[in-house]
Amino acid sequence: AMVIQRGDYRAPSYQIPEIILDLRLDPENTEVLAHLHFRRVAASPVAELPLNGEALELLSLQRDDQVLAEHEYRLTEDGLVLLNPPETFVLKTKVRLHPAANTALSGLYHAGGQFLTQCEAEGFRRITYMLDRPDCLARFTVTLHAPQKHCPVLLANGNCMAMGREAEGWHWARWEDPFPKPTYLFAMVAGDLAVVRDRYRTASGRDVALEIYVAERDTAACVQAMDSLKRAMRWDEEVYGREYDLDRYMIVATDSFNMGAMENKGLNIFNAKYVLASPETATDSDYQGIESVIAHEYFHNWTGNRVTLRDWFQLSLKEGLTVFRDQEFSADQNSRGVQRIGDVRRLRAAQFPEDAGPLAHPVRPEAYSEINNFYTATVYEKGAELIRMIHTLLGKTQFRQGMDLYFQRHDGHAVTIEDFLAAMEAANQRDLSGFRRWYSQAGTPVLRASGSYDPVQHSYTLTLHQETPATPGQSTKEPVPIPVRMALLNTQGQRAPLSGAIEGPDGEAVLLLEQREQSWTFVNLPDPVIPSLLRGFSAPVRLESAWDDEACGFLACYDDDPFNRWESIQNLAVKALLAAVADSSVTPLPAVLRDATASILRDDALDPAFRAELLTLPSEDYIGEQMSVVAVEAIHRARDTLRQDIGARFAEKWMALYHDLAAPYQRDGLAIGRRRLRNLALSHLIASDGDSREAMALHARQQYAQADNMTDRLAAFQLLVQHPHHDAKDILLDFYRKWHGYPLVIDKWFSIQAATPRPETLHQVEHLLVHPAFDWRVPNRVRAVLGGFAANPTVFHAADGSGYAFYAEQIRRLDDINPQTAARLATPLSRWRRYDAQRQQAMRAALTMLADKAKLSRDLAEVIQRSLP
Ligand code: BAL
Ligand code: ZN
Repeated sequence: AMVIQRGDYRAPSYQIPEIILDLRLDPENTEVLAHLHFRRVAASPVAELPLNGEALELLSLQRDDQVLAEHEYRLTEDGLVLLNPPETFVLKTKVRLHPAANTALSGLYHAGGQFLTQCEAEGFRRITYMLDRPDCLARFTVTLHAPQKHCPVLLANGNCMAMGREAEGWHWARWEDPFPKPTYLFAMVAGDLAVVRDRYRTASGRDVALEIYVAERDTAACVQAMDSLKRAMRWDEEVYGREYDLDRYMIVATDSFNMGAMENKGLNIFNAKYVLASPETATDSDYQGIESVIAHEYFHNWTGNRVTLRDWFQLSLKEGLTVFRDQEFSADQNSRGVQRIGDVRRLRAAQFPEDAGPLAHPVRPEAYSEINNFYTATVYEKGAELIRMIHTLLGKTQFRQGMDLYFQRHDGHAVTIEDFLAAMEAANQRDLSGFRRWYSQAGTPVLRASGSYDPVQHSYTLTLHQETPATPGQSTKEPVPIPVRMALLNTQGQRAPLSGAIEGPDGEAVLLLEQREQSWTFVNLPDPVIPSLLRGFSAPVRLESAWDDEACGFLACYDDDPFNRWESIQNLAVKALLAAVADSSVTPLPAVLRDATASILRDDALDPAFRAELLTLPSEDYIGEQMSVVAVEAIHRARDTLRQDIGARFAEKWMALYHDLAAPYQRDGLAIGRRRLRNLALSHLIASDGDSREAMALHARQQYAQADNMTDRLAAFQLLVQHPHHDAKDILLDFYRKWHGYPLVIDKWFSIQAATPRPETLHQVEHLLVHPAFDWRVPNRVRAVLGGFAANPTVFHAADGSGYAFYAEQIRRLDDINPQTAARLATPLSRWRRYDAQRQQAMRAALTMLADKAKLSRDLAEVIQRSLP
């Protein structure tokens, strides 16, 4: 397959400042007329001007009203080449496409009765011939024609200029987007949709119409989406001084979507999962997902749309920056500490394993064959961590100055990560040259910390050391600048002074480790101290500190940085679990973990959401990440035992929490935290062996039946369905009967079953794949079942390889329908090196079977090829 190299970038020889599109929409045969206004920007004439085009049927081709002669163009596998084109001209093409057959959901497709588009990254070439690259910005005028009956709503980017009726019950609408944009931000929607309207007045007093388009029966489920949008608009004005720039902001929800959502100019298209919510159908975390994705897409209007990308290697320029912005928005809306813990948990669950495996790549990749494979946790989440480090290094005010200069310099342009860094440097007279290594070097640095107190000198010396493991194609690594936010705590748990270091405004310091190893000495310390390092997780590294259990236990109780307090108790739990994994006769609940748990359980003054985080055990995957060879069954056993032990040991306290925290449904942060803690209590009680288990199963059944919200109902449902000693068939049936009309709720029903850690799950999942509610063409359904299955450690990684073989068979099938989703779901198989010899062999066999598939997509081929080099 062709590999695109970052260094091969060439500016386009032509620009197309204006494009006029006319689409006659029909599920089977849609006709697209395009007028492209070409202007040469290269100094001298070119012999060949290639335009991208894929799966298009060319019906006619004219240049300046002349039919093109044979010697003036050539059709190729991936487009149309214009030969010896003049300096300026208008190209008129007419093509035919088949939206209903487009199950890849890239380009223009017809699904669930609607016409929709997805053009990022390279979908526009499946709509018409074009320079389909982000550094070509065009003004779009789009006319849509469709039967009024099936498609009363016709939407495209920008402003609606005119509408009208035509023959045979058809109608049309013309849209103009005044902002030049690259093809990937083009969108159109046609269908039978209801609209929920609101208004927003910008800081400068302009009125913006806000519109959310959903199915008629979902209009009541847009409250959270609309509210989040307005809060995001206000936040971007307050924090970044950025206003919205069109008169109308539209969001369309669909069930058929590859991604979470898409930031098309003025016309976002969303996976319904990130729009629709009511207390009866959506959990608290669904609500939070909506808040952050709505904000993310909105923030793209400035970071992505107004300032866009020169080429796809720069993807993190918009994605890392916009994830950072949405994380900060959510931190301001909710509890900052709890938000940070969640963000880091996601980073570690997805990005750290990616960075440690065969798919590792720098935040700014060097090469790709299918760009869709680079919408990764590295480009998004690690990219956001790099922005966060710049924010930490420069400070809040200086970061804002850098952003202002970035917008001032590059508004309306397609730029690079280098341009962003240069703006940050120029606005602050800072040198970030060493920092650039973070963008070019893959792999997660390991940060080792050790320290000693000198009772004679009354000083404490801290030594930090860094090392980044080799990754594919990068065998040697340079040190990277690591900002380490830190404080010192004395033995009473109070802050000790940081004399000798650059003390920040909060009595914290930011140490910058630039060499492989550096030491810092703190003076005027009459008593021993314990350092609190990497506060707020100030760099995306693996911290290995030399502190003993006692120090960790101390930090778990006294660290005043919420992230670090959580981290300390997590570390204690991981250590205990690893010991129990290595030797099953060892208790996974040693005294230090027991005492730390007890003190948190006693501390009723703590924010319940934070308390729930502190008491949540590390996941099986995370424990496996800490081992050289993942011990699948032993990890599962040890973690279950620990949950049981904590449940039994503190049964009374858990019971009290379960009863005291019961409350009628409310949506505020406190109520969310209380639900979370209460359901955690239920899970510990139901896990604990002994007399209380049956009683708790009854409580869970009661909670399932009587809950006034989906968070509580689903928590009880999951516990009952996944309980090893409980027959929950009636509950499975009941849940389906209640919710079968709500696809997003049925996804939960699918994924909980697929994630059930029981041997018979594989058989169960085979049934789910032929269930009437399952649909191979809807990515949400496929992800619910197959994604749930791949996240089921003991079943997916069954020692006999049955899970892998079954899984690969489904990926093979999916690849013919939706290559992008197939490639993404295949990535768990890439981690074969982390398992024992027998599993390695079975995982490799599964990958090899896929490699031999007929009509293997470029997406899946690339993932397999990188997994099996
Ligand atoms: N640009 C693709 C979806 C997103 O990251 O917002
Ligand atoms: Zn994004």
